[in-house]
Formats: sequence, structure tokens, C-alpha cells
Amino acid sequence: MTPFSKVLVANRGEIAVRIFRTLRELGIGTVAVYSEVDRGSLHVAAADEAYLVGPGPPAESYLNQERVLAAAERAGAEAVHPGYGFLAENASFARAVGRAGLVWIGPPADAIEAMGSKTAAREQMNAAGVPIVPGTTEPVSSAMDVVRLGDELGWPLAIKAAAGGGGKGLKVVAGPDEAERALESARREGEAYFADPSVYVERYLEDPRHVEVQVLADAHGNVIHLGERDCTIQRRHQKLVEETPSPAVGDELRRRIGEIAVEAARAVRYRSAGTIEGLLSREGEYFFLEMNTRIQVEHTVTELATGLDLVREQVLIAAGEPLSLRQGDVRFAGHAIECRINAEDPSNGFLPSPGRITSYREPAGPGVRVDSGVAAGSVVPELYDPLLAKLIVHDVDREHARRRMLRALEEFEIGGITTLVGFHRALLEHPCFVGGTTCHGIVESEELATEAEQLSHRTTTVATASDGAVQPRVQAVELDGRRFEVSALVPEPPYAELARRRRERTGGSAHGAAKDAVVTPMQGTVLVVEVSDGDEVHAGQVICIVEAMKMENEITAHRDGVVTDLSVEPGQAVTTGQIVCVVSQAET
Ligand code: MV4
Repeated sequence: MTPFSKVLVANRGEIAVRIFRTLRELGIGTVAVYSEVDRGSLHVAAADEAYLVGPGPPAESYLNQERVLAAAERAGAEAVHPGYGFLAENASFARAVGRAGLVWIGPPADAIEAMGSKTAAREQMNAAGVPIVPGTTEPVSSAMDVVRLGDELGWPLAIKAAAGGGGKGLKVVAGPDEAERALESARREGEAYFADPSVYVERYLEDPRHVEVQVLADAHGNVIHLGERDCTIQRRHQKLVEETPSPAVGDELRRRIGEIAVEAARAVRYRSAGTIEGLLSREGEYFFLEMNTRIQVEHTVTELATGLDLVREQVLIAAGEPLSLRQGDVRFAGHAIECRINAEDPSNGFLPSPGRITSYREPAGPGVRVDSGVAAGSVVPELYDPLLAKLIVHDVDREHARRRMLRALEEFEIGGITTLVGFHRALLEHPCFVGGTTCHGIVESEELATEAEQLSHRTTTVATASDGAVQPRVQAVELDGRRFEVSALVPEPPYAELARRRRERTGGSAHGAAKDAVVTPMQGTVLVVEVSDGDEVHAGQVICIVEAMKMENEITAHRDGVVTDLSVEPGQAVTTGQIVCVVSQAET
């Protein structure tokens, strides 16, 4: 007896493929949606049926509610799973799914809404007795209020976007004289990113760990927790490595934060899989940050440590079934680590590295799991999340898991584009990770980037050389917006190998000349320029602020020196890699 005959997954990439796997095990038919740039993507091939929902940009495809719902109707799907991102935490879409007579495989729209406003969430959690980071539960709008709060709570402070989440809009305020600037910047970012300039204030915790608790709640009032995940290793609020158990959490603390998480879920009448995100201070205090009302990227480490399938639980909960286990039945075994394999270049400010994957081989063997959205020949488009695949390992304890991860990373071969494989190899060898510390600052360091580059060069060379003379090619025909496919083995054209070698030669040699140049790491618009020609600057000093994808990015000097050739001004559009100015060695 299957809970649904067919489920549409309103997502792409690795998470769509991941969800299809569980659906297949449950005997449920799988329906994909895809954009024009995703015609050849793995998630499309992995589903029983696939429907075109528009051109490339997310707003015109995966975020287009009407088209996604039309595809569900056309396919005769009974339920919709949103994955993460896109429409996953969109309460109005969750309601629209219900109105269309479909089952939403996710939390109630009211719970999504309640957790969407970070100030409202803090208010609710506080009322439910869940500890929150000391600060306001109301928006703050004047610099004077910020100064008063700093004097009351102690400096430094954190200013955060009320409509935000995941650290977007987070500004650290060291003291009263920075209040005005930080407040304005946080408000601008909130407005740009969430169309809401409201911000609130928290005490800033130094060197905290990001520790989150997985919960499951069914429609019968059962709520359990599945332990914590430690996601402290992040860059610009993007998680890079996650693990369970946390190196900083023992049995007693686990029980306590587990209870906090269950309380929090009950307080919003939660249902489905959800995550209570929190900060663990150096002193061992735990504070609620926010609740993520979706399946998360890093759910996999919890799956390996508990032996559960969280997507299966989500599907069964949505079908009205009770949880498959009680709190007392949850068993944690060993240690699991996940590395996010992004198409990004760590030696170039984690610049996206889209393009064609020319060769691809996944690691395997004991305790290794790969959740991937790509294969050899895949084109990684620029428009979406850079996450290609997740490499997850499990072993008896942290040190064994770490070594297993290093072994698996060595086996992972991804040719044609730059990925974080080399970065993770360098990071997992670093004493900061070996010692289970927060690694704050190390992730961004030059040292790690350099090592990562060396390690990844070794693998790409091998990868390119082993590329075969035959390419598997999925040839798709689209009839009235529905996809049918034939697959064929197509011989590589005779010039392909030459073209590849030329690309390698020219791609690798463009450095050197621009050593002193400060370049924009992304396409965007210059908001503020903080220096003038002739200024002496120190390494790390802000040169200008570039708004990209509605986030403000500080472009900083990479060295001490003197600014020359300043070539940007406020309001100017800049492209990726455009020279902002030159910082050359000061004359002594
Ligand atoms: C904080 C903080 C310090 N104090 N809030 C929020 C979302 C997450 N992505 C980062 N966030 C932080 N919120 C207060 N009141 C520091 C961070 C933070 C962080 C926390 C844990 C692990 C890594 C981090 C990296 C940057 C910022």
C-alpha cells in the first residue's frame, strides 16, 4: 500500500534526485519539473516524468507557482515535495498546493509563516520558555536605540534582518561609534534582500558554534528529536562542512537541547521534519536562533547516525501516518561528516565555477554516501545554487570519519570545472578541524586556499586525461512541453581533446600580471567607495561595497599598500573579475 501514487518534486539538482530515491523505494511515481537550462540535468533523467516550467531564471521556472502547479495537475500527482530553497518555505505556495487538492509534503503554512519573521519567532520561543540570544524581539530603527542596547547588553552587538535568516544582513557592531553605519547597512540589506528593512539586535557571541537540532513531528501530536548537527564551518553564512555528533555536545547537553527543540516545535504546532538552529557559546550556553521549516541540505548526517530516512518520514507524516519510532527508540551510532561539493573556486574568493563537467567519478566503499545532482557531461549552469553533490561518510568515531572523508575526497574526480574537493582535503587535514575547534578565520585564509588549489590541480589533470572518446548523450525531444528522451553514445568529435588542452593552457595562465589588482569577486553594483587614489590602506580594509544578489559585499584590500588606478564609483555596474583599483607596495 503506497501513501501516494505520484509525487511532484518542485526542485532540481541533488535534492530532487535524493527525494526521487525515497519515493521509488516507497513505490511512488516520480515527477520532475525543469527549466530550459536544465533539460539535460540528472534530476530530469532520474524521474519517471518531467515537465518544462519555463526558461532559466528561478523566478520564471522553479519559483513560478502556477507553472509548477499546472505540471502537477497535468501529471496527475497527488502531492508536492518542495525540497529546500525555492518554494520550500513559502507559506502562500504551501496553501496554494492545498487549494489545488494536492498534499503538501512539509510543515503547515502557519508554522512556516510563524518562523518566517525572526522577531516573531524569537517572541514565540521566548514565550514558550526556549532560551533566545539576549536582545530585542521588536524591530529597532534608531542608532540611539542600538547604542542604548549595547550599553545594556554589552558590546559587541549583532544587528540582524527581521525578515532574514541564515545570517543574511548580519552586522557586527563593536561599539557606539559604529552603530549608525551598521544599522544603515543592515537596513539597506534587509530592504534589498527581503523587501523589509526591519532589523533587530542581539548580544554578539564571540566564537560560537552553530549547533542545530533535527526534529520530526507527526499529525498525531508526536514530536521527537534526532540529535544535533554541528554546522560551525561556514563561509559568508554558507555552510561547508556539517557533522554529528557535535565535538562540543555530550549526552547531557544533547538531552537538554533536544528537549528545547521539541518544546520549540510544539509551540508552533509543527508537523514534518524541521530544524531548530542555535548558537552554542564558548561557555556552553545554548540559544535558539531560528527554525528552518524544511528538509535541510545537511539532513544526511543525521540519517547516517540514526539509520533513518528523513524524507520517508516526511512523506509518511504528510500521508497522515504516525512517526515510525518514539524518542526512546532513537539510537545514535558513530560519527558522520558531510562535505558540500560546490562548483566554486576557493583560490579565487569562492567564485562560482560553472561549465561542463568533462569527467566524473564518485567515491564509494565502506561508509561512503554521495548525494549528487550531476554526472559526466553535465553542464553546471550559472543561475542556481553551486551545490553539485554532497559527500557524506560514517564511521565509528570522529577521527575515523575524518580519515574516511579524506580517502573519499581523494577518490572523487570531477574534471572540467573547479570544485571544493581540494578545499575540503586541505581543511580536513588542518589542525583546527582535527582538534574539533570552530576554525573561524581559517576557512577564509590564504593558506587554505593555496593548499586547496595545489590539491585540486593534481586531481583535475588526472581527470582530464582519463576522459574517454565516447560521450553518453541524452537526446531529448519535447512535445508540447513534455519531455521524452532517447539516450545514445555519441563519439566525441576529433577536435574535442585539442580544444580541452587549449582551454587548460589558457585558463591557467591569466594570473601573475594582476597580482596587485583588487577585483570584484562577483557581478553587481557599487554602492559605496571608501578610498581615493593615493590613500594608504591596510590588508582587510574596505575599498568599496558591491551589492550583488541583494547582499552587500565588502571588497577589501588584500595587502598593505597605496591605492592607485581607482576605476569605480557609486552606482556603477561591475562585472565579475573587474579591476576596482591597484594596491601596490608603499614606497619606504
Ligand atoms: C550570531 C553570531 C554571534 N552572535 N549571532 C547567524 C547565522 C549563522 N549562519 C551565523 N550566525 C551568527 N549569528 C549572535 N548574536 C555569529 C554568527 C556566525 C557564526 C556562528 C556560528 C558558526 C559560524 C559563524 C560564522 C559567522 C557568523
